Order: sequence, then structure tokens, then C-alpha cells
Amino acid sequence: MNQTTFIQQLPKVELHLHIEGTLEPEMMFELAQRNQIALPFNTPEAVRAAYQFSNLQSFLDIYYQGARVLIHEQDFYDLTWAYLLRCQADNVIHTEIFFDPQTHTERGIAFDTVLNGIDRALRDGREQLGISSHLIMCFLRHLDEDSAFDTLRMALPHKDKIVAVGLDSSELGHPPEKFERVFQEAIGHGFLTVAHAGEEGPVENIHNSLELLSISRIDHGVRCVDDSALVEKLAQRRVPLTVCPLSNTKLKVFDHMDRHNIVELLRRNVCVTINSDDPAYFGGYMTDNFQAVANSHALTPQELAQFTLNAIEASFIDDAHKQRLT
Ligand code: ES4
Ligand code: ZN
Repeated sequence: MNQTTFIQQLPKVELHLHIEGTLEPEMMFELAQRNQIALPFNTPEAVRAAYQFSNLQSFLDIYYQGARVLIHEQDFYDLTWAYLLRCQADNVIHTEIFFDPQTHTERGIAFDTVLNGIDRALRDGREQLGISSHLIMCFLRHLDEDSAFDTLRMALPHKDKIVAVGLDSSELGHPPEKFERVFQEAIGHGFLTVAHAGEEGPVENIHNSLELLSISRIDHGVRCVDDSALVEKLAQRRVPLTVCPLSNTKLKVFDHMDRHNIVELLRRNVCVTINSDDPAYFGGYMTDNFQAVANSHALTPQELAQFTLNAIEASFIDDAHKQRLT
């Protein structure tokens, strides 16, 4: 079997995916029309052509604009369902999805509208596609602590549908310390925790996310290589990193895929996983991300499969079910 076929057929588990980042330009136009929202572009191709990013912030500015077309529960359902169909095509058997309630509540959309649309699609995905899933609610770190506390309060009636809380958006200038109290309260309510750290920000953000936010895994975390003692510790304790190769090259965290450190980390026994982050903006879903890494690094089939084994290990799937998958 050639490597392309091997990658396509490999069962995959996704652990770092922003549902708002799956909004393809075609759906953006469809929803803009349905909801009577003006877009500053004339065609989906023109939208795609505008996706040239120089860093994380240049992407986030466009990404939050795009999300303005999402208004009704059905819009969130349609967005999530389209992503699940992509999962099916890529042999993704389990996915853990981030959503950013504040992107929507800040513009007057009810928390329940967002959550119910996404959750209904996930239930249909389990029943009709056999794809298992969990939801992770992220706080936008560029907003203040009070706003995060308000969001946590809105989530409490939906505790049964949300497995963990996370932290995303602009890492520079918004360190994990800012959300220590919110995270400790979330933990008290029984949520697991994750956080974006060491994507653009310094390695200290990885240390502080582990210590102050008690995170189960690190989203991105690629800057860990700046501290070799930390890499040793991550490997020894099997603290997972949810790495997003195409995202990292699109946002210039690495100049080129052949400079990406995911393979080095894999060989140093860190529990690294491959994920798509915001696939509609970064040029590809799970298979594309695996393919991009394999095209610029010599990998054995065992190493490729190890990314999936790592993702199963790193997932929030319950232990009994995990055993059955490996
Ligand atoms: C994100 Cl790539 C990335 N980093 C931080 N926050 C995000 N939200 C959506 N994509
Ligand atoms: Zn992300």
C-alpha cells in the first residue's frame, strides 16, 4: 500500500478543532444570504484569496468577522454537520471539538442557540455516522476574567454536554495566570481543562498552564523545545500536545513544514498528536495535515500510526472504551 492510501485509511482521532474554523467560504456565503448579512467579498474565491496570514492575530481578525454569519441554531447545526461529513471522509472516528461561546454571545446570540445547534449535530453524528465526540468550551483570552466567569455560569445547566473548558485566541499579552480563578472554579464543577500554550507565546505559558490551570493536555505547545528539561518532563509524564501542522505553517510559527518539530517530539517520546485547528482557513482537514507532515519528513507506517495511538491515549474517551480502540 502506498503512503497516501495508508494515511487516508488510517483511523484518526481529532483533539484540536475549532468548530467556527470549519466555516468554508461557500457556507459563509450561503449563511450570509440566508441571514441577510453583508460580506466584504463578492465570491467564495475572493474570500479564500484573502486568507494570507502573517501571524495569529492577522488570522483571528478575519476569523471573528467570518463567524458573524452564524445566527440561528440551524446555522450552528449545519456548520457542525458539514464538519462531521468531512470527518467521515477522512476516517476520523472520534473528535473533540472546541466552541467559543463569547464569539457569539458578544454579538447578542444566546449561549443556548450556539450549544443546542452544535450538540444536536453531534448527536446525529453519533447515531447516523458512528462518530463519537466531546465538546470543549473555550474562553477567549483577549476578553476579561468577568466575561469568562459569565460564560462559565451559562454553561452550568449544560454540564452534561461539555467535557472540558479551554483557553484560546491571542496568546501574547494574555497569559494563563489571567484565568487561574475561572479554571479553578470550572474544575470545582467537574470540568476537565486544556489550554492553548506555547503556540506563539513563550514556554513559560506551558509551565504556568500546567501548574495554575491543571490542564490535561496542551494545545499546540510546540515552543516546549525552548526548554529541554520541559520536553523530558512532558515525555516522562506523557502530557499530550495537540499539534496543528498546517495551522503552524500558515500562521508562520514555522517557516516551512520541513522545519516543524512534531517529528522530533514524536521521536523524543512526547505524546504528540496531529490536528486541523481551523481547517477552512488553513488549507486542510485531518488527512491533509497527516499528508503535509509525511511529505516533508520521512516517516514509517508505525510512526504515522503512533499519532493515532497517541490521540486515543490523549483523548477524553472513557477508559473502558479506550481499551477497545487500541
Ligand atoms: C485559534 Cl490557531 C488558534 N490559536 C488560538 N486561538 C484560536 N482560535 C481559533 N484558532
Ligand atoms: Zn486552536
